[in-house]
Order: sequence, then structure tokens, then C-alpha cells
Amino acid sequence: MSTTPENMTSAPVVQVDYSELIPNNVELNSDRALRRALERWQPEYIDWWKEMGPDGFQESDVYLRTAVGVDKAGWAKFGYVKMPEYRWGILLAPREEGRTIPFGKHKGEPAWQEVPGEYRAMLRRLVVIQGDTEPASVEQQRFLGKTAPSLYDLRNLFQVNVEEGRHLWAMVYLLQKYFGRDGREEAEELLQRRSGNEDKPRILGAFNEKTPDWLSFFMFTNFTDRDGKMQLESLAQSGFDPLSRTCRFMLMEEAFHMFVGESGVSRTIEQTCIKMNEAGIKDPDDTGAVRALGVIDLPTIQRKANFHMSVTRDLFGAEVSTNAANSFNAGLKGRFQEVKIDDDHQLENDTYKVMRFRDGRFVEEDVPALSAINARLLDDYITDCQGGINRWNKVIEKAGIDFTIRQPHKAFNRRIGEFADANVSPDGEAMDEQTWNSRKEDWLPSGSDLKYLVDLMKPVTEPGKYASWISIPKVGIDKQPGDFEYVRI
Ligand code: BYC
Ligand code: FE
Ligand code: FE
Repeated sequence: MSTTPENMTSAPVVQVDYSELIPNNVELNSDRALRRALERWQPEYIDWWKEMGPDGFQESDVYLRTAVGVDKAGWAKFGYVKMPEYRWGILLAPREEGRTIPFGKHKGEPAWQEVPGEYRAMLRRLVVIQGDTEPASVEQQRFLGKTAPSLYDLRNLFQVNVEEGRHLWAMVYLLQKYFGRDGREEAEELLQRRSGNEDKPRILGAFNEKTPDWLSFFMFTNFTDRDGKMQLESLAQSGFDPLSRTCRFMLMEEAFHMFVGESGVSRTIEQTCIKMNEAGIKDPDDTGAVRALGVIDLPTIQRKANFHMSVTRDLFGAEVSTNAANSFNAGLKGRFQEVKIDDDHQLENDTYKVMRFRDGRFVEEDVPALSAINARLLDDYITDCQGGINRWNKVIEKAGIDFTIRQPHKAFNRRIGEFADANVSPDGEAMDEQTWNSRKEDWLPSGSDLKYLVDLMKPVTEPGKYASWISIPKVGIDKQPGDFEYVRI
């Protein structure tokens, strides 16, 4: 999996100052006001972490990776850490000398080192929305430690959690450094909203859903963290240089989150196939027989994937969006791998084909490319998802089982955008609401699927041992041996 941002330069290693309360490579020492603001926010963050971060395990030693620099070759080190003592730092990718704004109406002008006044509100909104997702995911994953299938998986959960915490730090740094008093207020509010809370929910839909079981966690880190990758990559193109540099470094951490997701689902599928073959079960739809083996049947895995894919697609916003056109035009948020695209990067005269839903039918329409920025990113995302799904299908095929995991139709189960009001099956068949309601349990996890999964999740805490439903990983983290004690509980 190659998810490294393309425009990383191999600049000299900028060592991080660890004598500081807040490790950083942004010369925090020389900016007293910012330093004070961050040092005031830090204890509130720790309170939030203790209240809403992983339930239990706060005193355990966890074998974690900590970012210690921004050089591609050696940016992280491994060691046992108690999570509340993790060194959440502020790390920006090296500044590229002479960087210019790569797209939009300011294309070619020097990249902004300060917030451009006319775009302040738009920029702040993007940073706040990005920042809000990071603690939200930690909150969603809060109880999973209690049912981890192994110490290896438990450690990976915590690694993802502390890094999402660091991503929150990254956005809070931008808010506090560049947005003055309202930035500080936004930083406070990022610690006050709560995933799934009726009165003060997180901003985007998918981040208020539950992550009740480990298959959800793996689907989330594969599909939803992948939205994170796409969005960060688009923000990494930004003409606002501090945002670009922050996102470029975040992307280096993001690759591991998707690894956890893709390999987690893959190991789940593999174990199902192994057990089916051992028991001589050929029919993947024989749910009762498959579940009796203590593994997750493939149709349930497909339904879980359907749920996470559709909910995550909503995170791209409306396919046709003036917000997206404005932030592209302003040079704040680009397209996926903007600098690699061969066009004028201004799009004033271009169109993009968008699938729309008109009078109960799907039609392709040419839409002004600027308005279709979200549609294009969603298309890129769907392409990006397919690679991992193909690898899952190889596992099934190798086991000789007749089943294929598929991406549902773009319009399936959507709440935002073009298809929000449509009722569409995974195969793309439009229907009335009543029919949808009577059939949706064929396509989305049912109450009994979820109950089966929750009942199946029993913690395994002996080093080198794994729950019945998941296979053993091929290699350890940091090349550790199979019986390594990743978490000392
Ligand atoms: N839920 O023109 P529209 C990650 C709102 S994940 C609720 O359609 P726009 C991570 C929208 O806010 C990456 N509301 O959309 C992953 C707007 O409301 P207001 C997170 C929604 O603005 C795993 C209205 O609908 N980063 O990092 O073009 C673990 C109309 O907006 C939703 C970003 O998303 C929704 N799903 O695009 C940890 C990047 N969708 O303002 C972390 C920053 C839309 O009119 N955000 N609305 O009241 C953006 O670029 C854009 O805000 C969006 C929406 C792509 C999200
Ligand atoms: Fe993140
Ligand atoms: Fe992530």
C-alpha cells in the first residue's frame, strides 16, 4: 500500500525537542503566546482523553510508535508508554522553498504563510471539520479494548487512538496559532462535542455512529480513515502552507490506520475461509453452519462493508457543491493529487461527469468542474477502496470459496447529496421506500447480525493467542516475535 504523499521532500531531519512539554518542530519556544495557549489547552485535552479515550488500560504499558521527526526514513520510534503519557507533538512536514499556490484563481502566487483575510472563515471551517473527526473516532472506539481479539490488535487500536489524538493536536495548533481568539474558542469546542451525543454531537454524520465490535473497527479504519486520507491529501495541496505541511505529515501516520483496517478485515475473511474448508462447508450462505464454527459468515462481512462504505461516502458532502467550488477557487482545498493532474488547475472552462438521480432514474450529466469537486473526490475514493477489496477477494478465491465482496452502487443508503432521497439497492435498483424497508436487512447488518458479532467478541489477552474468528498476522509490529507482549495489562 503506497499512501505516502507525493510531494514530500527529503529535507534534513528536523529533530523534535523532547525536553518540551509539547514536543514540536515549529519552534514553539520562540512564540510565547502560542505556547501559553497550547499549555493551557493541554490539561483539558488530558482530561478529555481520560474521560473519553480508551476505557480501562490507561495505566497499562503499551508498545507504541511515537513520531520523533519528519524525515521519511526515521520519523518514529517504538517503546512502552502509558497512554496518558504519550508525547503528543506538533509536527509539520519540511517547508518547501518557493512553494506556490498550486490551483484555483491564485494559482502561481506564493503560498500563504499567514491566513488570507478574505478566506479566513472558509479556512477555519475546514480546519474545524477536520479537527472534529479526530477526537470523534477515539470516542467511537472507546470500549473496544474490552473485547480485543489479541494483544497485537489491542495495541493497534491504541496506536490508532493516540495518533488520532495527535491529529487533533495538529488542527488545534493551526487554530491557536493562526486564528486568534476564535481559534482558541474552536479548540475548546473540539473537546466539548461528543460522538453520538444528542445535544452536542460531532459535526459529520459518520462520526456519530457506533463502533460496537471489532469488525466495525476494521471496516471503519479501512473505509473511514481512507476518507481521512483523501481529505488530508486534498488539504495537503492547500495554498495555505501551514495546513499543507501539517496534512502532509498526518498522511504518514494515516497509512498505518488503513493497514489496520484492510489487514483486520482480511484476517477475518481468511479465518472464515479456513474454518469453512476444515468443516467441509461449501455454501457461504449457510449462515447457521458457518457461525457454529465461531467465525463471521461472508454475507455478514458484506453487509458490514455496505454499511461502512455508504456512511463514509456521505462524508464527501454533496456531489455538486458551491462550498467545494469556493474552497477550490480560493486555493484552500484541492483535488486528490492535484499536482499530478494534467489540466490548468483552475477549471473555469471544464466539466465533470456526475451521476445524478432524476425522476427515479440515473443519468450522467456534465457539470461545471468547479462545482463537481466533491463528486470527483468521491469517485477517486471509490477507486482507491477497490484495491483492498480485490485483495480480500483473492483470499476467498484462494480458499476455493464462491463469494465476492462488492462495493454497493454509489446511491445505496445515502443520506447526503444527490441520492439522499433515493432508495437504491446495492445493485443500483431504485425502489419505493416501503420496498426498501422490507429488503434493507438483506443489505445492511440486521439486529441479529449485530448481536451475533457482539456476542462473538471475547477478549483474548494471552500473548500470541487470537480469538476464534480472526487469523494470526503474518508479521509482528516492529518485527516483534509472535508471542510478544504488546500490552502489559
Ligand atoms: N454530515 O456543500 P456540502 C478523517 C454539511 S475523515 C453532516 O454538501 P461541502 C478521519 C456541510 O457541513 C476526513 N453534515 O459539503 C477519519 C454543510 O453544512 P453548513 C475529515 C454534512 O462543504 C477516520 C452542508 O452540509 N475531513 O480525517 O462541500 C478517523 C452543505 O455542505 C455532511 C474533512 O472532511 C455529513 N456527512 O463538503 C479519524 C475535510 N456533509 O456548513 C479522522 C474538511 C456535508 O452549510 N471538510 N454536510 O452548515 C470538508 O472538506 C467539507 O466540509 C466536507 C463537506 C467534505 C465535509
Ligand atoms: Fe486522523
Ligand atoms: Fe486515521
